[in-house]
Amino acid sequence: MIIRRGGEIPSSEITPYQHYLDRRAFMLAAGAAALGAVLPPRLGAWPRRSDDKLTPYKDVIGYNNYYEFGTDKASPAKLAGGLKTDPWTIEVAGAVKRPGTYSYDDLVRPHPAEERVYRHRCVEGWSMVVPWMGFPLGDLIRRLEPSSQAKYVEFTTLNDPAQMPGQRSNVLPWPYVEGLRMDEALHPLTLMVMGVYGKPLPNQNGAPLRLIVPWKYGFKGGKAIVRIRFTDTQPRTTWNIAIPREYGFYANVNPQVAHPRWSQARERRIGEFFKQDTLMFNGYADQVASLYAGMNLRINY
Ligand SMILES: Nc1nc2c(c(=O)[nH]1)N[C@H]1C(S)=C(S)[C@@H](COP(=O)(O)O)O[C@H]1N2
Ligand SMILES: [Mo]
Repeated sequence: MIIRRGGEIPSSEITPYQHYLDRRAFMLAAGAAALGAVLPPRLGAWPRRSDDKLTPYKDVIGYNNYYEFGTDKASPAKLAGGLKTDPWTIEVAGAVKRPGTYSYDDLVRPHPAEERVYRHRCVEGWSMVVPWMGFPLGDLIRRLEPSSQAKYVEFTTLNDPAQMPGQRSNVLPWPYVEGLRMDEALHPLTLMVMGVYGKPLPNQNGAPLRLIVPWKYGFKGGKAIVRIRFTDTQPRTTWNIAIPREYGFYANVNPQVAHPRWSQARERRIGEFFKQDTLMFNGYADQVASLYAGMNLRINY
């Protein structure tokens, strides 16, 4: 595979290969999981409520939002299977010392995959508890060395109407773009995700690479990322462009600020009957509230 690479990361800066699960090892781990040797989720490491039972795998991979494959929850699982995710390249651009076009293996492989069980809350009012496999986005950002101009990070996802039937309609402006403030991107809870339930990420969940920001509504977590751009100005984001009154840049889970069409005070866990109260910052307030000290979260929704 020939890939143009500017700003290549010197091999001396890549932590030794054998310390990490590379993509192949990850596949082997998935094979082991299929044989019953499922990796135990590291439940203790991250805050969970006693009622945070893992959402069944079939729901995590069968009830999805991915408008590139249709607007209903079942379409992504039916239509995304054929998406070609290997080879995959990711462009790194903007205010950064190591811009260039990286292969998935060069960008992702040096980072160890770890399991994180996170609450996952959609602005539509449903939620899940998901054992993601990934690594902190901050580890990647530090390796790429953004310049002092970099105040925000923008994530652009795949634009390929030939493979993505939903992109043949203009239900959203394509490609799907999301962004974070640099301190949000560097927060240790923010994850680049390549797997779920100990297996490689199914296409409908955003293979081969997607973002997860657990204290924000799910739409911040772009699927099938192809470009990471560092910038000094707040990026325009897809849902904010589409319906600015309903979707802001911050999109922090906030039970006190209603979406114009849906109260955010309560949520329904997929697979459960009764609703439960939504927690400020999706239950991660002790770790992230300080990022927003002094900000009016009603204005910055
Ligand atoms: N590229 C892309 N990423 C996307 C979306 C999308 O339509 N396209 N939907 C978002 C929304 S609204 C949610 S709630 C989550 C759902 O992630 P899941 O299907 O893995 O639960 O993906 C987000 N990422
Ligand atoms: Mo969502």
